[in-house]
Amino acid sequence: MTVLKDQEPMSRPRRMSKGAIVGAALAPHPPHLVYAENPEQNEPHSEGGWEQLRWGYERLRDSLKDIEYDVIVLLSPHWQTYVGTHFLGVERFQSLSVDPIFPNLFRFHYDMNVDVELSKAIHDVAKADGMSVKMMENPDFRVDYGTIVSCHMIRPEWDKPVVAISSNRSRHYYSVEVMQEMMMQLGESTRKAIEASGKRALIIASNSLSHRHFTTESEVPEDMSKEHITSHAMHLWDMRMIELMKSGKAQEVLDMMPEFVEQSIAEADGGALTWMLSALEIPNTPAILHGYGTIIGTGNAIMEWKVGGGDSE
Ligand code: 2X7
Ligand code: FE2
Repeated sequence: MTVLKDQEPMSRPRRMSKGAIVGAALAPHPPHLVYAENPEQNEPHSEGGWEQLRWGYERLRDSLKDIEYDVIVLLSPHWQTYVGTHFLGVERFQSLSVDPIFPNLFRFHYDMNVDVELSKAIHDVAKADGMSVKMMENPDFRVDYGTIVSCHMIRPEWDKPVVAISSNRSRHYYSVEVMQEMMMQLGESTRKAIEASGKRALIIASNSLSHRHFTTESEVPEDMSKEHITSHAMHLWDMRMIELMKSGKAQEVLDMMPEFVEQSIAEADGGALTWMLSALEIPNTPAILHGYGTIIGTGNAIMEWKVGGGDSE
């Protein structure tokens, strides 16, 4: 029999809360979006532009207001690693991020907190599951602009810690099929680690869809009279993939991935979308399309998967 101390009120036993993925999104990262928003952290100044996508991000942020989450877990194709998958492993990164192709648009002073505990937990589970992984513990490491742009557009307050995961370039060493196999495993390991952590995580695939760029920039980058998809074929691919996601056909997205990557130079080649769909156990719930638009000719969709949330107190 439990003996209560004198006068101590009987309290409800505390339940250990179970961690969960509580939301997920496809959140592309062209630096043009941050440039067009004119946040104080970015040095260049714009007259706006790419509103269709920025309004899409507004709708995503609004929708995420209903979800309580502790951490953003994100995979970016611009942190490219060639031996295994890497995880940020330092509590705080502060520096200047300059886009190597668009330094005229993106010179961003970032200050990012990392959830090293969860980062290490995902690393450890992935390692136990047979993956090649590494913690990135260099405090002078420069965080890639893909991670920074998606984080900023999702949460401009920068008040949530991040787990950033690198993109292993297995597609380039091997094939899209090998990339998919690895990302399916990484997604499962990510889900298991989040569930064991007791934390509520928002998971983000940071990538564009079709990815054929124009090779020259217009004189005024935000001149929207010059912005359109690079070809009809790219448009058709984007619409096909969006339709599949909107109708809850994640398995078909995965089945079509090799063809999609080859034919539309899709940025999903970095594995982010496959990883996220795997972490969500290949959802058959329809994704919500918050916005679609082109950026210097590439196709970009902002999509959200609503997920039943964890068992928290
Ligand atoms: O990283 C990007 C991208 N994914 C698409 C368009 C333009 C710039 O950067
Ligand atoms: Fe990109």
